[in-house]
Amino acid sequence: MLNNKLTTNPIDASELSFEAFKTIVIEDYKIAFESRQASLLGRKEVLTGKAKFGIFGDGKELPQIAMAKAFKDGDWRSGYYRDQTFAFATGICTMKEFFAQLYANPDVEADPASAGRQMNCHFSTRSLNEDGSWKDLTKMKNSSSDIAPTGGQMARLVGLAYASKLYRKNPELDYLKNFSVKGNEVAFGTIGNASTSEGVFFEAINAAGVLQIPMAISIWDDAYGISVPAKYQTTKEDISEVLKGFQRDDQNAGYEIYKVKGWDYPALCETYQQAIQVCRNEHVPVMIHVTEVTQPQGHSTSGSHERYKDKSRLAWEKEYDCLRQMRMWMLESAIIDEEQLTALENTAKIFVREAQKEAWNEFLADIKIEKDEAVKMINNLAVSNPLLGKITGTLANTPDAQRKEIISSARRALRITRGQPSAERDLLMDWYYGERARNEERYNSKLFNDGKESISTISITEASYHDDNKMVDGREVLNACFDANFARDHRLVAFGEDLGAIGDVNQGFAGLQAKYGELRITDTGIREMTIIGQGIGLALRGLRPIAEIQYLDYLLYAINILSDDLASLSYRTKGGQKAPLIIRTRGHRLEGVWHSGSPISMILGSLRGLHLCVPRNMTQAAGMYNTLLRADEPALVIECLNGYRLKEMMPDNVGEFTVPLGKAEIIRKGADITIVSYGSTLRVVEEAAEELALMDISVEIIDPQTLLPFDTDHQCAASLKKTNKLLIVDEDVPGGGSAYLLQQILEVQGGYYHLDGQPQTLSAKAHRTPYGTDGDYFTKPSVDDVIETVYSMMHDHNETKYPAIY
Ligand SMILES: Cc1ncc(C[n+]2csc(CCOP(=O)(O)OP(=O)(O)O)c2C)c(N)n1
Ligand SMILES: [Mg+2]
Repeated sequence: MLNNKLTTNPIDASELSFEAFKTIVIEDYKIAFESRQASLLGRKEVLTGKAKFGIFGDGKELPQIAMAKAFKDGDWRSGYYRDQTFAFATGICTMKEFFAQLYANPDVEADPASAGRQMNCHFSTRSLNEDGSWKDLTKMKNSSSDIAPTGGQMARLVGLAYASKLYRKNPELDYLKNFSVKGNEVAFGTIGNASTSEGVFFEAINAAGVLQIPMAISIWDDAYGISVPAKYQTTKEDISEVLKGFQRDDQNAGYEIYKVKGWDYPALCETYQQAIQVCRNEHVPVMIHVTEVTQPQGHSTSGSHERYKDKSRLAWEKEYDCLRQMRMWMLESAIIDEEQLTALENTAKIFVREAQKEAWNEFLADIKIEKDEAVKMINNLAVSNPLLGKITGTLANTPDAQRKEIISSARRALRITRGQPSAERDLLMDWYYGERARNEERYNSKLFNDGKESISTISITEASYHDDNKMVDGREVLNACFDANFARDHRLVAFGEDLGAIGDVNQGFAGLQAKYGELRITDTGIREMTIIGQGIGLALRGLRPIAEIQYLDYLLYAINILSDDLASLSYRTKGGQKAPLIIRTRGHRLEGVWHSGSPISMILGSLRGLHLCVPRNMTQAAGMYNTLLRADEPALVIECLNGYRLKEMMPDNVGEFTVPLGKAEIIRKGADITIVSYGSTLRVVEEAAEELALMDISVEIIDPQTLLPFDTDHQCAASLKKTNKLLIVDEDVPGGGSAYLLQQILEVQGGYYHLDGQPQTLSAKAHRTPYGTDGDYFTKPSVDDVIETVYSMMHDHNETKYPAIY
């Protein structure tokens, strides 16, 4: 019974008999009522300590039923934590899965949305098979994976809708049958009224209006954002009033904007039917502002709304509770009588209670086995060490013990019995190692998809040259690389500021829009968050976007979306979704405060889950793109801002050769000191090495090429075995990217043991780089700085051979 999904059906008044109409309406009420029971029971589960936190969709049931009616196979949702009724009504989530997530069940079968990784009501469907390959997304109802930062769902919503436009307009994509049927899919967004105050909301609304894409945004307006009322949130306290200028008219494209009350079931059904028809058929974005919505249990389990809603508001919310209103309407319209309703409600209560119990029992069942095993094994050990009896006594008497208590007990037992070898101890240790591996899989796996198209599966093809290859500007190498890839793979699209008509500010895409068309290579507005979101949404729907951030300094305007959404996607769905988005940008030294940034520590700190490529020139960059575009994992590529006009040799196989990720390259061999550097500073270091050679210092230079992953063959440590000295040079702040490199080389690679002196770092200053030649010289590591730092390290080592300069 519990796996039997009751989903909603469309109402088409022209075709339905009254009986059929009644059946649909009654089933809708049942879904809504069950959903309410789930909210009530879910809250109890938190308050009695069985779950840690709860946030629910009570008060939003009817608009979501109406939205679900318009939602078809192949469609997409990008929403937030209030959408449980929609999830039930579409079958995106079952009642039992809802409770499994509330309990944080790490089994992907129990909680397919997140394998217990996300808080409750964070919905997601599984787009991928076990091996990371795509399912047929046109045959299922799709939900992109929710994130907690409110408003963040807006960025990817733009991309989900934009994909339909590309699938409809570009016939070259017709072969991608698993992703679209002629671009008929609507991307449904949901957002709370208060979260429309976020910048990303306005950015996304404007972008979708410009792009004219099938995006249907619903705003659940309960007049509050936690405790803060609308007067602090929204101009005129009315978001659709404020956005009226987006309404399309005879002259101009724009939106269709609808406003409807959240407790009026017939009006809601009609509004959604109309709105989504326009959206789907005409590819016009629509906005449905659902007002007079209530929140019967308050915001979340963290507090009660009696603290901030006055008596009259609370009384109004009771009266206009959408379930109460629908119930009254059904009785008045003779759709059902009181007795039948009560019976239906009682059955629904039992259904929800049963689902909750099953979910709880299943959650505990696995843990219980582990607990019994641990108790038994520690008890066996306790024969020789009575201290352990206390541990198992406590564990055995904790009925709802979780893995933390079980594993912690085993670890304590192993600590207490250290130095007391026994067969029983060996057994416990083996068991603990086994559990550790299983728990790693449960709680720490899938930062990347690790599927059959992962980066590690891409074979390495060297760049090839013949005798008279041309020397060209670096940007021409990139241009030829993109050209070859766009010809090879019709799924590729590239977009960004100034990328289309002029082919980006440094001409990497010059001429390619003319060749491949505006659908594939296109300009965007200045809107970094939704440029990334546009890429995420396209990638979730089977396309291969390259999203361009014009300068690395402006990555800050998109770091929230990159970090919260893209970087966490594989992990938070436990490999259920992938977005192989390549972000292309350019950075490191050039000119001035905002065109010479190298905020590598910001990236390393926030984008685990992406690959980070820092090519030293455009040939290496091209090889990295060739690799990335053949695999299915997201990456950020930072080209050297000052390298586009430097001469490089055009490879014969510019669209084919691949640079493997995580493979460091020794770009100068030496014996006295190892310098590890990346990106633009490598040229500085190479120049310094020339002068150092004249001072009888032999420098080995290593370019890791990618920082995530970093030097997987441990070439840095191998070099230190020879030189025993380490200098790290980069352009980030002191203790930024260089601290990460030290951690990797000294700790991960064990390089510490090969050093005969203190390792050093040479970075930029803590402030931004001032404008002008001298601003650069006195801020970024210069050739002089590198020479003198290396020299002083050699002086520390041998004062006689290397007398002090100063
Ligand atoms: C970016 C961000 N800021 C703050 C929060 C904390 N927070 C969670 S829910 C919420 C209120 C959201 O209100 P609204 O958008 O109206 O949605 P509602 O909960 O009322 O449905 C806030 C401030 C958050 N999750 N994300
Ligand atoms: Mg609200």
